Amino acid sequence: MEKEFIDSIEAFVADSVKIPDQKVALVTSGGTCVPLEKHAVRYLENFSTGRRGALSVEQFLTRGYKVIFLYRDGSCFPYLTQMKNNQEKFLKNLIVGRNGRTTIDDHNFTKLIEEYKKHESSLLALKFMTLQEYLRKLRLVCLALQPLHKRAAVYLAAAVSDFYVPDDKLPLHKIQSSESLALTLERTPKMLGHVAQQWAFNAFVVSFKLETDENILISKCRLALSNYGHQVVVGNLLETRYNNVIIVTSSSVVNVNATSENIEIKLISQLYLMHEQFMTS
Ligand code: 9Z3
Repeated sequence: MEKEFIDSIEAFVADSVKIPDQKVALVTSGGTCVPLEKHAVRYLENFSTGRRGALSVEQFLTRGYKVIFLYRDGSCFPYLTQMKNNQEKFLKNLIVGRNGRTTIDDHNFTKLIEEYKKHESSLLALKFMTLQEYLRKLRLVCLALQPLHKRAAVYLAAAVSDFYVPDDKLPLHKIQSSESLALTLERTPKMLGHVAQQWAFNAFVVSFKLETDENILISKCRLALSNYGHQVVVGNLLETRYNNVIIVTSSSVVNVNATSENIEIKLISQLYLMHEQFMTS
């Protein structure tokens, strides 16, 4: 299982290394879950629909990147996200022809399907569910990207739990509801330092900072940069995350505001330029 997983990533990267100037982005997306029991009935979830990650993947693909998409099982998927929001319309527009083949009578859906088909071979999608699974797979993908050097970008949009229950402290069976429950959670080891300084030390690393208090957003982004020494932190507030983000580097803060289009279009075009600069530095 582990070997198959590593083989698939290494083959994807090896193909990319051979193509001159080919860039590869690892996009993480969706929220982790932390089991509270070994035979788990209950979980601690981090909120994330995966929309940011899925739409960002589309933008990286449009700009010629190959993409490894490490996403929470069941969260948004590139190209499907926009269909999912219109599921009824999608089904109503399906037409079964005389030859038994199904087509869709809607220009927007057809375009999305065509886009997906065009980029399918440049996309490697990998799923996670728990925090442990996410961290294990993140490490393996980052290590596999190393041969690409500066041509690799790591874009950490997943919402990762800061707390977890270690395996040896998990009750085996379902916690009984006969009494109240007191939980002791341990702090998740900070993985960003590992990503930036070891696993993907030679890549262009973009992390995300999610806050709900506007007053601390910029300082928290700056703190993450100085703690981990990576290239970019994208800051966003939960309520306004699709309208405004800030792109923070060691020398600048750039505000990005959405127009009528998805904010990911502007965000990824800025990051594209920064990655280009990073590669020539
Ligand atoms: C983000 O900040 C993403 O932009 C969102 C996107 C999760 C808010 P959606 O998936 O939302 O479109 O619904 N991701 C990072 C969240 C996070 O957990 N960041 C950690 C932190 O802020 C650092 S890794 O401390």
